[in-house]
Amino acid sequence: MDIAQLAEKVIAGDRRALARAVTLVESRRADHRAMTAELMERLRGAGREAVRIGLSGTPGVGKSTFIESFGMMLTGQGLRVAVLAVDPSSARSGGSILGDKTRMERLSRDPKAFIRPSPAQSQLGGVARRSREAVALCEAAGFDVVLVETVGVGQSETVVAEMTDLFVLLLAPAGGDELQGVKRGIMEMADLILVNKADGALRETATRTRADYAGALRLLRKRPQDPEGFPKAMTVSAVEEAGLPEAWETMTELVGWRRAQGHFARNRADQARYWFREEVRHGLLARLDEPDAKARMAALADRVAQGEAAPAAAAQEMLESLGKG
Ligand SMILES: Nc1nc2c(ncn2[C@@H]2O[C@H](COP(=O)(O)OP(=O)(O)OP(=O)(O)O)[C@@H](O)[C@H]2O)c(=O)[nH]1
Ligand SMILES: [Mg+2]
Repeated sequence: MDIAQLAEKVIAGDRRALARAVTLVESRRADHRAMTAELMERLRGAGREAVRIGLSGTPGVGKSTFIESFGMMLTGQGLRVAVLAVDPSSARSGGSILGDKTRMERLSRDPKAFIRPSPAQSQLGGVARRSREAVALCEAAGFDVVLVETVGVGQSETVVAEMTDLFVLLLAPAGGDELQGVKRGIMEMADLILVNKADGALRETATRTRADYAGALRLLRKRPQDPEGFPKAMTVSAVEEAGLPEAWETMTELVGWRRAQGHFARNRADQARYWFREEVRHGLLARLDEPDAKARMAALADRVAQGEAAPAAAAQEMLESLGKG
């Protein structure tokens, strides 16, 4: 595969090339990892900046329906929208997005949209690193908005927040008791809470739920990356497509402020630092899995067990051999 050519095509907005590039970054093969590194290095200079939005919510809250309506609204404004998923549960094989492409029927046929289900893999760490690269690919391909969906299971939100500029929490209308159900850590991550299904019989409950969350948000510690009045809670109806332009306006307002204040760039720099460290960590662990290393590890373990070497000294020897690898 010619990586220089692939990079050029991605930058030119060639969708097939983008799909191929995403497949490449998702691959676990060692040679593919090396090609990915080269590809990402070539795309780094594309000089494009999308708004990266993390979207989380428990199953059934309406993520897919929301992405369809919200995505269509954005493409209607002439924006190009990419949708990716970080799905830690291998049980939902094929990823959450593919499973309900029916719910995103219009968006998946929209030439201004690119939808990619999460790679079928169980390890969150691996999925996350690849998703992060997929986000960067979409950005280099010229998408204006990259939506990263995740199911609300706790850990995955943290990871999605590490690859996005904005974190949106989608919630369902609920009684006051259920407010407690949202983990504090996730509340603290949210830049915008959207109470979905504010329509029909649920409208009033949604309005009350919004007020409850707005109150809860005010009780949280003030964050430097927020202007006055943020984080916000709003109501939307993905089905009736209500509140969506207001939600987008709120998001662009926040992003604009963060850009002007330097928080946006600082956050991206911190994220780059984070993913660099992650990459080194994973790279080292992967080296331990190579056959040679495994054999050395086993031999040293035997020597330690037989009292021929102290654990610390044997570990030093092992680590030094990895360093040379
Ligand atoms: N009344 C109402 N129902 C909605 C709305 N949005 C979604 N729903 C319904 O809620 C159900 C779940 O919607 P999905 O979009 O599949 O939810 P999801 O969060 O993607 O669910 P998972 O993919 O299982 O995590 C469906 O029956 C939708 O029709 C809304 O704005 N109003
Ligand atoms: Mg869904």
